[in-house]
Amino acid sequence: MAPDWIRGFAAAFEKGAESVLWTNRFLSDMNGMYADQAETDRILSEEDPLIYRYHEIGAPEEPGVLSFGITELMPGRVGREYYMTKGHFHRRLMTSEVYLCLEGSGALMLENQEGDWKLIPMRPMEAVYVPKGYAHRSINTGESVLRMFFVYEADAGHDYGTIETRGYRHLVISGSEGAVTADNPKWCGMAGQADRSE
Ligand code: S6P
Ligand code: ZN
Repeated sequence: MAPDWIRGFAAAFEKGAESVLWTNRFLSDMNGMYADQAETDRILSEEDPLIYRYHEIGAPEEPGVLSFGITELMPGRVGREYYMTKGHFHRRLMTSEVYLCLEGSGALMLENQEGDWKLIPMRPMEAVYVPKGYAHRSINTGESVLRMFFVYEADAGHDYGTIETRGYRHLVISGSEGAVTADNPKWCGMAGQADRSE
């Protein structure tokens, strides 16, 4: 049943259901984003693992409409760095978003253009508020799939280029006693823009 954006609808997100509406992100789609490029190259010479996938419901990008869906982020690491999403700013920077963790464990890395950042843990049935102006990236620090529901203004738009060009200031890596943050050696202050299609 097609979503009825005028009169309302229910959407089913069955666990593991295959659908053309899922967008897959493989390691090759993120080549250059993990700090350990040699390890990225080594993994890619053997396989191209699925890192995450997210549901695109096709909401009309109009004022007053909310887009929503599920992201499934796989467990794993590239070197010491946990699997993560690309992360993005909203193109309409002053728009916010809410994530609800359904299963698994991890964190949301928030960072604004002034360099303020915050790592917020994600635990099942806890919601995280992503304030306007903050880029957001989810990170799976657990040993099972991190499954999250998200909702945001449908006309927010996505700016991936800034993160792809500049990176985040901090990484989340595995330490002797679990996940820790570390400075990103690849971070640089230059900015660029690319939209969701890239
Ligand atoms: C969209 C929302 C999520 C992400 C998804 C994938 O505003 O934040 O749907 O798109 O979790 O992450 P990314 O960084 O590849 O868009
Ligand atoms: Zn977003």
